[in-house]
Amino acid sequence: MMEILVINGPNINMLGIREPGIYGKNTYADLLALLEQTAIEEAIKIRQFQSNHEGAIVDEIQAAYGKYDGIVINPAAYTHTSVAILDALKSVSIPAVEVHISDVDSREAFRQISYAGMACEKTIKGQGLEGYRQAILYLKEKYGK
Ligand code: CA2
Repeated sequence: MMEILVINGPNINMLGIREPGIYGKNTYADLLALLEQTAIEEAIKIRQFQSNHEGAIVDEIQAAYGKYDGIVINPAAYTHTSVAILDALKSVSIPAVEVHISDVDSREAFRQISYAGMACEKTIKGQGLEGYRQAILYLKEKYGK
């Protein structure tokens, strides 16, 4: 069975609590439910990991080496700052897809660069939580077994 690791960065666990205008009304619990549902529907195994700590995310990516068929990652604010996460993704060479809930292109200038995205095959942005499902489906189509 195909195994996908979904990684969420800082403050994603606060979704739905504030700023519904940017990230929608959906909560982090809704995101976890969507991932569980997708795993059942697509008959794949999904592990979900959320951390507010850059190094913990690097550790999780390293631990995925040789164990997962794909990574879906929303590094949140670390998207725009973390060369360490970029390097970790490159080091494991697992096919990765970057997801952003909001349309980062139409936001502040500091959100216009994505380091992690440079190690990802694809970026899905501005699709809300649905973007995670699209990322999983992309990996399943391309690498599913
Ligand atoms: O659009 C995305 O998915 C982001 O990765 C979300 C990050 C942001 O820093 C990125 O630029 C784009 C923020 C994560 C959640 O932040 C919250 C802010 C207020 C209330 C709840 C969550």
